[in-house]
Formats: sequence, C-alpha cells, structure tokens
Amino acid sequence: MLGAERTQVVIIGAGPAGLLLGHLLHLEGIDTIVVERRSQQYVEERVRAGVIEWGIANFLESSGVGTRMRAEGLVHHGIELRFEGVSHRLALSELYEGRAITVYGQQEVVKDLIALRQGYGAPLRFDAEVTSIEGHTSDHPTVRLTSDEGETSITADYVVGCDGSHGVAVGSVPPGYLRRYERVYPFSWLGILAEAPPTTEELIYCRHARGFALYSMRSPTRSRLYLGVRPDETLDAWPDDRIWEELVTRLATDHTADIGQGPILERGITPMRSVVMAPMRYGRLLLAGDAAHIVPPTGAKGMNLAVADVRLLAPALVAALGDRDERLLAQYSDQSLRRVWRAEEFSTYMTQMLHPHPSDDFENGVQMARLRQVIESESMARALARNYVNLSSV
Ligand code: RFL
Ligand code: PHB
Repeated sequence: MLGAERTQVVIIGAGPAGLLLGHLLHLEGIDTIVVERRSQQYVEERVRAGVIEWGIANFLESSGVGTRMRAEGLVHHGIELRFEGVSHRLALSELYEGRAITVYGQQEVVKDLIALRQGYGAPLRFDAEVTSIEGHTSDHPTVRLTSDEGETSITADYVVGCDGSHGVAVGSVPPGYLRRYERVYPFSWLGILAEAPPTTEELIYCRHARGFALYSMRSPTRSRLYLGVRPDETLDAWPDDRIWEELVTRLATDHTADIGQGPILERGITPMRSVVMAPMRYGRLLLAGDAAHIVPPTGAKGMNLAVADVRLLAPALVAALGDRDERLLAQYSDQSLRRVWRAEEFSTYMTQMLHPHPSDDFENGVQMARLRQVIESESMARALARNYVNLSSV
C-alpha cells in the first residue's frame, strides 16, 4: 500500500456524471478527487450519446461548460419519424414552446469538462481503478485504488459512484440494501460513426419491417447511424458494405436523397436494457448516472439523466458538507428516481414503438397503431415532443 489521502468527496468515474459533479463541487469550494480507470485518450474518444435536452443544455451553459457546445452544437427544431417508407416531421419546437434539442457528442462534453478541470488543477486520476469501498455507513468511507504506481487509498466524507453500469460502487453495497429493477429487450444497436456529411438536417427515427434504424450526426462532416440488430449479433458479421446496404434499405423512401456514405471511423454493438437501482444511496455512498440507471438509447435520455442527477446531488452535498445539513441529501434518491422512472417509461415507449418484433405480429400491429397515433393526434405529438426535448428538467 503506497499512501493514504484525504478529501471531501471521492468521485468514481470520469464520464459526464462524475466530471460534471466534480466541476459543480469545485465551483462551491468543495475538494474532490475524480478517479477514472481508463486513460484520458480513451475517455475522450469514446463515442456515445449525442442529444442534449433543452433544459440540460441551458444548465451546462449556466455552469460554465457550454461555450463550445453553443458554438459547435447543432440545434434541431424537429425530428423525423419514418415508417412504411414515408417520413413524418415532428416539429418539436412548434409542439413545445419554441424549445429545441442540441446535437453535440457526449465525448465533446467530456473533453470540455476535462479541459476545465485540468485548467484549474483539481485532481483527476486517469488509469486508476477503484477496487473496493469500505465504511459506507461510517463518517469516513474509504476507497482503495490501484494504478501503475501501486495501491493507495482515499478517505472522504462522501463517495459518489459515477462509474457506469456494472460499476464497483453498486457492487460494494451489501446484499439486500439496493433493489435492482431490470428489463432486457430482444435487440441491440449497431452504431457507426462515419466520415460522411449528413444528407439529412434532422434526426430520423425509422421503423422498417427489417428492423429499426436511426440517422444522426455529429458535425457537418460526420454522420452517426444505428441499426437495430438481434441481441446475439457480432461485428464480424457486419462488414462495411453490409452495414451501408442495410441502412439504405431501411431508411429508403420514395422521394429522399440517398444517405451519404463514407469511411467508418468507429463501430460498436450495444445491448438494449433498462435498469433502475433503488435507492440511489447507501450510507455515505451516493450513486449517479448509469451507475444507478440504464435507459435504452431510443429516447436519447442517458446523458441527460446523468446531468440531471448531479444537478440535484451537488447542492445536496454542499449543504451536507458546509452546513452539516443532510436534508437535501435525504431527498436525493426519491427525487431523482421519480425522474428516472419517467425516463424509463418514455424510453420504453419509444423503443417498443420503433423496433419491430421478430415474431410477435400482434405487438407489431400495436406498434403501427402507436406510430399513426403520434402522426394523427396533436396531443400525442405534443407529449412526445415534450418528453423528447425536456423530460429531465421538469
Ligand atoms: P459513463 O459515461 O459510463 O462513465 C462511467 C465512467 O466510470 C469509469 N469507471 C471506473 N473508474 C474508476 N474505477 C472503477 N472501478 C470504474 N468503473 C467504471 C468508466 O471507465 C467510465 O469512464 O457513465 P455516466 O457518467 O453515468 O454517463 C452516462 C452516459 O454515458 C450514458 O447514459 C449515455 O451515453 C447513454 N446514451 C445516450 N444518452 C443520451 O442522453 N442521449 C443519447 O443520444 C444517447 N445515446 C447512449 C447513446 C449510450 C450508448 N451506449 C454505447 C451505451 C448511444 C449509445 C450507443
Ligand atoms: C446519437 O446521436 O448518438 C443518438 C441520437 C439519438 C438517440 C440515440 C443516439 O436516441
């Protein structure tokens, strides 16, 4: 064992949740150490979410993290729902008080947060893995970490698990204290990032009899596209040509331009599932972001929920540390979970509406009825727009 350190809050994980929490606490003069098991380069290049809700974008901006997002992010006022070869535009801003989403890659948010933190010199340890947490219910929980330099420990007033799904934080809680709610869907998403100018101005969510497809983008020169695939699919079965062919087939309509193709820079397959851990606290261990809940990506809520969690958690920790007032902290889990379940509901709704079921044609009939209802009923369209644009801030 090398040495033992002391800080006010140890944050496990340098994803959006952990880095933003570190930043918000820094603004309030709280000392934190962020520990990340991956390298800086890995974290900065990990391609994931892309849609930032209206209220979440405003919050990032008001926290001093919005400069590049406002300059480079793409503001979208609508999305397309495409089914049976026909596209229907959902005018998000018209349906929901002029509000819009911002398309800006999660890894760009992460880069911006890392640059900020390194700029003011707050501790951020890459390539250091937390291996255990002890003393959750004592006043001074301790984490142990291992890196190239050996093993060390950090003792803190609070530990926050922002360590994503399957993290050490949830695993450190003794059995019986956290309940896990889970649903697995019979699909995965195959996602690509391509060096190809997007040939559409807005995101396209597409239901095709062969499966789901999503057309998204990252910049005027980069497209991000997804295909719904069977859960047991592997990338070996998907050479570039097959990916493009399938995307072209699913996204085809009678009168739209071909999709822009180009070199594939990144690819991955992600299983779809919903997970909620409750409560989001055990003693002086708090959970935030994917460590506490996973949503299927169809609703574009994961990163937004991570931000919404720490927006609530930061002032609660400030009150607990500054004024020894734990009232906000005591409300953190219940308040967050109300929003999390709403996001689960919306993400499940979007997922089940857009992914044709491989064998259940009754389910497929219901899906088509749901899609038509969104197009034909203004109140359904408004509800979808509201949830898509701003669920995490209401
Ligand atoms: P992260 O980003 O997974 O970060 C957790 C970090 O913890 C580190 N870690 C550890 N570090 C030290 N010691 C340990 N023992 C550790 N164990 C883990 C990990 O290396 C990692 O760096 O969680 P966070 O911060 O909670 O953020 C959540 C988001 O990443 C996630 O919800 C979104 O990416 C989900 N998501 C989307 N969300 C949206 O809001 N909009 C979208 O459009 C959207 N699209 C997506 C998505 C996620 C996807 N995948 C790949 C899961 C599309 C995809 C394909
Ligand atoms: C993305 O751009 O990566 C993206 C967009 C919308 C989603 C999921 C992912 O629902």
